[in-house]
Amino acid sequence: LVPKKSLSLERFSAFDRQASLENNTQLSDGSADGESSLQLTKYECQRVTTLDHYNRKLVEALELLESHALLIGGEQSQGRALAFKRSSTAMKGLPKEIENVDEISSLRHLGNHSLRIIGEILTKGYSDEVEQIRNSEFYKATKLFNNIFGVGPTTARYWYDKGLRTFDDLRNSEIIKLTDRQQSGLDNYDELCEPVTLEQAQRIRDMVQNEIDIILPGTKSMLVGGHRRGKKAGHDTDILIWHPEEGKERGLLTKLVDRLELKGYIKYKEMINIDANTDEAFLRRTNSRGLSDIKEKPGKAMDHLERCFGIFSFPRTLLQLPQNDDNPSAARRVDLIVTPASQWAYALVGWTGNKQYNRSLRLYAWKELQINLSSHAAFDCREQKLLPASTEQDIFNYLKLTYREPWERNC
Ligand code: DCT
Ligand code: MG
Repeated sequence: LVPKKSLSLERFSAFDRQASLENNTQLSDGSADGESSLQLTKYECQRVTTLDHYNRKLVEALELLESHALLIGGEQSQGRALAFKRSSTAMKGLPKEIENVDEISSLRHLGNHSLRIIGEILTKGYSDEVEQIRNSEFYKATKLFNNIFGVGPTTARYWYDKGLRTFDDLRNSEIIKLTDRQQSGLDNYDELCEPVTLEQAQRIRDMVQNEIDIILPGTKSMLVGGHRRGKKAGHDTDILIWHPEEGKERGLLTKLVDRLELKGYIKYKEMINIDANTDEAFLRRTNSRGLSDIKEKPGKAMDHLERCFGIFSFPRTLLQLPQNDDNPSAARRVDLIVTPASQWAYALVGWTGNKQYNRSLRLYAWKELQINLSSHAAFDCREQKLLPASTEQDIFNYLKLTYREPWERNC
């Protein structure tokens, strides 16, 4: 848990840090004269961002540009993707609908490219560049591939470069060998595109809770991810599991997954188990075909919590879907994450997200406070100590941030 980065206290004088933390205007971007100019905090985690906001059309365009940049790939495009992300989250954080680009031109969160797109949309209702990308063969095909579970932007682009455009091309290709994960994603594509409603996610969580009540009474679980942030529908169900007594959670995930497998609920799974002997360094990946022990270097996974993710198959009654005699069950993506009690609060913040919120929280913690934050713990590099937390509020306190409810973390 001890961060590898060395201390770099010199970069931030105590005065700068204190000033920026005490007075949010030091961190905001409004012009000095600006009663009318819009202001935003430097980091997303310092502001409230809700699912509802005032600038949908602009955000949609910027998100499309972000996703396009990711599909193009390369270091430069990654940077551009991040810049578009910063712009779209800034637009989500604004307290009103933007009518004129001058209202936001002084915000440093928006680069020239984003401003140009926004200006264009505000003047004529659409952006030529955005529409061109939306209708391009490259974007349509790579986006389609990228929507398959197990297919990242690099693979999507590779397939495109090989001349593939459709799922039929993929299925008939002699040069492409799908991984088990991708094959499963492709086989279940249509059902996985159906949104997981909050009610369905709650029913899946209830079912999981019933199972862990049998395996290890006292074990707790809760919905995290988008559903905890107030989304009425998500692309998967994220469930965080823990036992209040540290250590009792060991071995729980395997037992749970075995039971779910016996019930026929699992179509495809990958397990990330922590090695009980070494407790660190390597993670094990075991997939449903029994191909196991593919050791994965730390850093590749989002964190080192025990996790089972994959494609589950639930009876339609459990999901409260209309009966279908030909197909009595429906596939859904599920993530089961087990955390030791001592890391629960950090795991909860991390797995609640969203991704951009986490990114900003970690950046802020490091840059402003020299605190190295993860889904396991926080390490204060100035004090050279871990910061134990038993609630989310504890973490916000350490970070000297106003507490934000999960639904205020939708960057
Ligand atoms: N997360 C993260 N970094 C990632 C992926 C995920 O920090 N690379 C965190 C933030 C949210 C949480 O994990 C769950 O991830 P997803 O299920 O992918 O996202 P979501 O916010 O739950 O969105 P959706 O509703 O689409 O599932
Ligand atoms: Mg999710």
